[in-house]
Amino acid sequence: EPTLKERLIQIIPAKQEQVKQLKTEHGDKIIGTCTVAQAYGGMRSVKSLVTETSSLDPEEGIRFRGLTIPECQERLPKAPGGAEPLPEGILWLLLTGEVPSESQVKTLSKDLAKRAGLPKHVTSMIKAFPKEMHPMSQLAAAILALQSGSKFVEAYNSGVKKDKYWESTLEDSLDVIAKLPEVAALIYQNTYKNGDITHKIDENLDWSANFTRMMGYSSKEFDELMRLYLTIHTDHEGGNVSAHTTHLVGSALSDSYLSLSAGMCGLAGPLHGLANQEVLSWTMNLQEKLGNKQVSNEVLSDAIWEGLNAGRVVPGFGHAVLRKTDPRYTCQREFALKHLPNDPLFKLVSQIYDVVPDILTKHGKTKNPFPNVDAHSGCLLQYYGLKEHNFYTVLFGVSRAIGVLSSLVWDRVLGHPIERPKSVTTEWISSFVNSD
Ligand code: FCX
Repeated sequence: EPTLKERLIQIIPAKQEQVKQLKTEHGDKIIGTCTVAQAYGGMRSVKSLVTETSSLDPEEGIRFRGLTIPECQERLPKAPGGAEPLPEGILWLLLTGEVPSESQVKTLSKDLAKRAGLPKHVTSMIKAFPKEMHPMSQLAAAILALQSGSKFVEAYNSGVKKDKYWESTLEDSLDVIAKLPEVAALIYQNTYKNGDITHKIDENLDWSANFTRMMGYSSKEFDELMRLYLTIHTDHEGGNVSAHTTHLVGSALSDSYLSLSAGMCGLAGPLHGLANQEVLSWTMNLQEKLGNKQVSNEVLSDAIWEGLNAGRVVPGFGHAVLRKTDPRYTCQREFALKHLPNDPLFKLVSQIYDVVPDILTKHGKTKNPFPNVDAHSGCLLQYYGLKEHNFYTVLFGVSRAIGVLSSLVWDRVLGHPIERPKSVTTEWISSFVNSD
């Protein structure tokens, strides 16, 4: 059976040919337009990016290379005795568009384990960070510091041809994915625990289980949760802030480290990945305010209206593209129903799910009153003892690296150019609309 790189070498020529043909034969076909409202409105729905790895339907949610989340749960290889997909499997799927065999995933796990290990300057830098520095800032900085090992930079400086850029980008991407669990675990240990990782990477363990061990967790159920978590947060097509930033920075031929670090800075914003930390703090505040007891839907609704009326958003609800409950929320809810049905916080999260869509509909602003991925993840993590809210977005980031770096590899395969859309001024728009 071919390894990941061997399989990519087999697949790539046909895809390159397809894109070349599309560009020459249909290059002038219009796939989207842009209105004044869209230009001012964050370019919502403007079709102007190509991302191979996943696609988001407003009603159905994400498909990774054509597969829904339940299909990934069913078809991707699992750990022995496990029920959730191994993140290595989705990495393979996103890169190749194919479901790997068990043995291909095992080989990939081993390859990642071999690539793990941090240079000394990175460990000492993380250890020197103050505890007050947000873990996402630590993550972005640590990824930047890892850039000293970039194989793309080496290849580029030695004059490697453009059609080979993807190979060193793949190497860098696999290296950084392999190293991220240790980076994240060290940030965790440094910020909240005694400062050191005691687990040594085990080539016979999967990438996710090595990660949880380094963080100091060894429960089989938590391993399962993390495999699911690290699979579903990988990718959400190309226009979201973390994916688009990684792609944009990468388009300047910045390597995987520079591009990912930039993407992580975007993920750290409260309207994007940081929402998962905000959700748990918000939910726990609500729980405390309600006297740590079960209350009626009316009492809960009143408490939620209070925050909305004070001008705050309900974190974890709404989405720029989705118009239904996020399937990433649904699969986490199913995990909770299976493993922690009686957890008080899960019960509150469920009750919030019962009341918030109506509240946001009455509130009348948001285009989507349903929950997104961030509305559920914190509740599951805290159940297994991971209670440090500020750390949650780092987990999101470790997973997101898999998606955005797979995309970056394809940007290089297809030779996408530097991104440079045209911007206009308000004066230009004003005279344009008046010239009609
Ligand atoms: N609570 C209250 N108001 C909300 C809201 C919410 N959950 N979601 C949207 N709105 C408001 C917006 O603030 C906006 O108000 P404005 O006109 O006064 O500026 C209005 O409704 C229209 O926004 P809408 O077009 O529906 O949403 P956007 O595409 O602009 O923004 C996000 C999408 C996700 C940013 C928005 O719904 C939000 O702020 N949600 C809460 C934060 C959150 O959960 N983010 C995580 C999203 C995601 F899954 C991820 O990236 O991780």
